[in-house]
Amino acid sequence: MANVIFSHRRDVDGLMSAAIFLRRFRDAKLNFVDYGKENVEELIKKLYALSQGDFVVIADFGLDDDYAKRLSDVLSELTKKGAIVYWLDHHNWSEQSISLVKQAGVHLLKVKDDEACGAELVHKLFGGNDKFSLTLSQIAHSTDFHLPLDEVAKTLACVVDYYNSMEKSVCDKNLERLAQNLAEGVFLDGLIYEHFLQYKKQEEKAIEQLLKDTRTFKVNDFVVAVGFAKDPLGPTKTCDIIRENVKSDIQVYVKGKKVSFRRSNNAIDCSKIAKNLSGGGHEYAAGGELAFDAEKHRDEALEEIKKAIQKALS
Ligand SMILES: [Mn+2]
Repeated sequence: MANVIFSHRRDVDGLMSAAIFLRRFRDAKLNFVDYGKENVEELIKKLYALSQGDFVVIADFGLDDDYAKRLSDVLSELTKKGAIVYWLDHHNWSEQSISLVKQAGVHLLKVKDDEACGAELVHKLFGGNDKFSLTLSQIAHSTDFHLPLDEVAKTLACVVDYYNSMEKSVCDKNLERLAQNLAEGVFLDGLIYEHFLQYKKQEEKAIEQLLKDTRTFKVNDFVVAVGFAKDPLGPTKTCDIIRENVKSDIQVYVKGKKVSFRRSNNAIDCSKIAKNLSGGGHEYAAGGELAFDAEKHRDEALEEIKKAIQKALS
C-alpha cells in the first residue's frame, strides 16, 4: 500500500501540491507530470504499474479530450483493483472528460479555474489544520493567479523554471528534493540558492534573445506576439516579458514542440486555442503541442499557431 501523488511539473502550484501531500503522508511517492503525448504516455504507464490498495492523487493537471478515453480506462482498472483515486483540478475540462473520469470510479474534485488552485485543493482535502500547509497553498495561489509575489514566491518560481530547463529525470529529482524541503519547512538551502543564482545568470541573456526572436501577426483584430523562448525562461515568464515589451492581445511561448498561450485581452479564451493543438488549460493560460520542433521550423510553427488561433476565434 503506497501513497502516490502525480502533480504538474511546470509550476509552483504543482510543486506545492506535492509538498502539501508529503506533509500529510511522509512516505508519499512523488511523480511530476506534464501535457503532451510523451508525458501522458508516461503517466499512463505509471498508473498501470500501481497496485491494489494504493492511494493515488492526481493534482493540478487537466484532462485533455485527446487522452480522456485512455486515461479513464487505466483509472477504471485501477479503481476496480481496489485502489483509491482522487483527481483535484481547476483547469477547463469538457463535460465528456468529466463524466469519463467519474465513471472510472475516481473521486473528482473539479472546480472553476479561478476558484482555487491545485495546491489549495490538496490542502483542503489533506491539509487538515496544518497552518504551514495553508501557507504553501497560498504561495501557489499567488503564483497561479498572477498576483503580486513576495520574494520567496518569486525565488521558487525561478527555481522551478530552472529545473524545467533541465533534462526531465534531473528536473524531477530536483523538484522532489525541493518538495521534500518545503514539506519540512525549508524554503531555501545552499543547493537551491545555487540553482537560483544559476537561473539569474542565464535569465538576462535569455530575455535579450527572446525579444530578438519575437514575431507578431494579426488574427482578426487581435495582435499575436510569438516568442521563441530560450532556457531557462518558462511559459509564464516568457509571456510576461513579451507583454511588457510588445503591444499584443495574445502572447505565445514556443519551445521545442511546446506551445503556451497567455492573454492581455479578456475576449480571448486561451484554452480554446490550446485545444486546437492537442492541449487545454484555463481561459487566461493554456498550453498545447506541435507535431514538430519549432526551433528547426519556425515559419511552419508560426503558421500552425496562427491556424489554431483562427479556428478558436471563428
Ligand atoms: Mn494550477
